[in-house]
Amino acid sequence: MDLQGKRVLVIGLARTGGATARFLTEQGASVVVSDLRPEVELKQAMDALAGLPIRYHLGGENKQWLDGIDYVIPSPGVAMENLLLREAAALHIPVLSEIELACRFFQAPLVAITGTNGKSTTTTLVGEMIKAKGQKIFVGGNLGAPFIGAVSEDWDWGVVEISSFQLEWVETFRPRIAALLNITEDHLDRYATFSDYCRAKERIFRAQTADDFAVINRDDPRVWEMHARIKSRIVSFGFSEVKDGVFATATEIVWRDGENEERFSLQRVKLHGVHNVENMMAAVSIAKCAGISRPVIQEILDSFPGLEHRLEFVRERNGVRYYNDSKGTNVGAVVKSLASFADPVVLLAGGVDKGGDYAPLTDTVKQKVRRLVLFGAAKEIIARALGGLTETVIVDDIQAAVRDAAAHARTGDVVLLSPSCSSFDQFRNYAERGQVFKRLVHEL
Ligand code: UMA
Repeated sequence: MDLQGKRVLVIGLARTGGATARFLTEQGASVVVSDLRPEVELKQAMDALAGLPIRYHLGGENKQWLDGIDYVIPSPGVAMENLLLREAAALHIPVLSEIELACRFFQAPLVAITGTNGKSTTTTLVGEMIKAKGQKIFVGGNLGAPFIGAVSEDWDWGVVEISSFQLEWVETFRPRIAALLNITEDHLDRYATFSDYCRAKERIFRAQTADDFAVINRDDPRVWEMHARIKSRIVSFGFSEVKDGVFATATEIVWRDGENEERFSLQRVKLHGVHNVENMMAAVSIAKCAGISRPVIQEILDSFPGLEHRLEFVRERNGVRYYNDSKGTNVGAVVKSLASFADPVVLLAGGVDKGGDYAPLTDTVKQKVRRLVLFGAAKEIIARALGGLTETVIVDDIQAAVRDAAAHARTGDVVLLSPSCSSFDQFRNYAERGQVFKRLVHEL
């Protein structure tokens, strides 16, 4: 793709927009960046791009900004209903997501991992496995570092976490190995229906051919029903024994490929919870497709400590264990997190509601949650859905929630922050929410 002299509009000036604008200028494109936010809020992002030939349209959106534009690159946070995107479609101006642009320049083989939950853990695990083979590898995407920021360097492999938002505008994005871990309701504040969200996820397989691999979850009906439409070689994982594919027993993960079999012990792994066995099965499946040897895979499974904000143990105090699961930003994630504990749980939940249904939490909350402490913008909504199932209290913020949990938890209980909502009502992001929670817990 030759971008020399092309006029490109980048929508959104945060991590993705900044990295995209920089890359485009390096390619000799004429770059315009737009953002709904005013200049005063974007100063830091603009300073980071100082000296580069970029024009800015800030503090709103105007369809005249599309005059003469050859390509539009939206940031993942920009929804399809955005005025500029709708107008670009009407004018037949090509819209490319940042990962679509990136894959046109990335030379190395690519692993792309999507799913409602487990993406970051699986991406990091696979990254560690390929790295341990002694290869130069880029690990990023939705996980943090935008993919486009990596394409100017030489790599042996890329492993990228991919969100449904990033898959909305892909055409030729073709990972050598694409994985879809699971799909449960999420982002229904962005998608009109759950089916729209599923369709966005399925686009990860769209450009694959018979030379590529698709790693999919046999136990997830929404994922498995896609298998007939996938053109690449399927490697499936799940809990039932199979002749071809990956499965788990209580003590092992088993990989089978016709006559070949490899067994990976779970005895020494540090990740816990059923969902993490699924993540490890996915990682083993991907690693085998990437040609990683058994000892390397086993070494990483044994040593991987897990990620911050995902069922992260914080401390034990008065016989109560505190866990930070601030990345539990949807109902499906919280169901799995609760399933990881045998002891009674004091659950801290709340934040910004994403329009999903809380009903899948009903049974788990009845069985496991001793006390439900709700805070943030969605507290009343969650209280209406789940409040009758267990002792429930509504508080203003996370500070009050931690105080309440500490006062009511009994010896042997688990206090778990797993909010089932996004964090943007009271925090910059889920990471800040998790940091605040950990600080409050250490201050108890
Ligand atoms: N903006 C507009 N017009 C709009 C909407 C937004 O101009 O209509 C502007 C905003 O004012 C803001 C900028 O766009 O200045 C924000 O863009 P962004 O939300 O895409 O933010 P980035 O920093 O570029 O982060 C994105 C991902 N964000 C989202 O998907 C919402 C990050 O994922 C990702 O880490 C990053 O790119 C690098 O790849 C975050 C996320 O929440 C972690 N992802 C969702 C999730 O995991 O559930 C999908």
